[in-house]
Amino acid sequence: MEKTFSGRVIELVLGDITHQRVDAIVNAANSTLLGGGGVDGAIHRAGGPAVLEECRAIRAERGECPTGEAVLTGGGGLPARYVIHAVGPVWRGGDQAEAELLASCYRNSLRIAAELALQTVAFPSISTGIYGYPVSLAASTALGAVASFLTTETVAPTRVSFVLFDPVTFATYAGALDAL
Ligand code: AR6
Repeated sequence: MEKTFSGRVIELVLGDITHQRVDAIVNAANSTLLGGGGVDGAIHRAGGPAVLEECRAIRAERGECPTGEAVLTGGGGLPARYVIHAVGPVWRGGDQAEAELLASCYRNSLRIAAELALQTVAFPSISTGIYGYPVSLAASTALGAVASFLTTETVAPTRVSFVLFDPVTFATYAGALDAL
């Protein structure tokens, strides 16, 4: 399923983000940047030690990555050229600026992609696994943030994929994209 915004496409894919042959995949990382479970674990396993090395170097230089922000590394052994490591918010009931922080993750990731003039970027459903963000709320915030970036920015990727790992998450994003 896909939808076009100012000539740029948002598409939904049911699958594994580590298999995507795109300019950059986005990781749902944590502030330490040193890896974890979920999609973060899968990306580090597939990307190999080169990705972790770069994360360690960034951490040594700049410290932890704040929630809502993102950093760039190479893709190591992944088919993607780069990994953008974004830190999503932990769901704490919805009154701790979770929606704004989640939208920031997507915007800051796309800003990094735009700075490098990348054309194709793939996102997972940030924060809706271990971090407990309800999928129905995350889907409209994520899609809204990306659609608004693609509509308003002069330089932006031409194709943004959401690579969703399970059919329920896929169906929820499909409903939210349809409603956008
Ligand atoms: N491809 C695409 N999506 C995936 C994959 C995959 N290979 N594997 C899991 N998902 P999560 P979070 C989905 O928990 O909630 C880590 O420990 C998963 O089904 O990976 O942002 C980090 O280090 C879910 O829909 O990320 C942080 O500490 C979505 O990716 C913490 O988890 C996000 O789930 C971040 O938690």
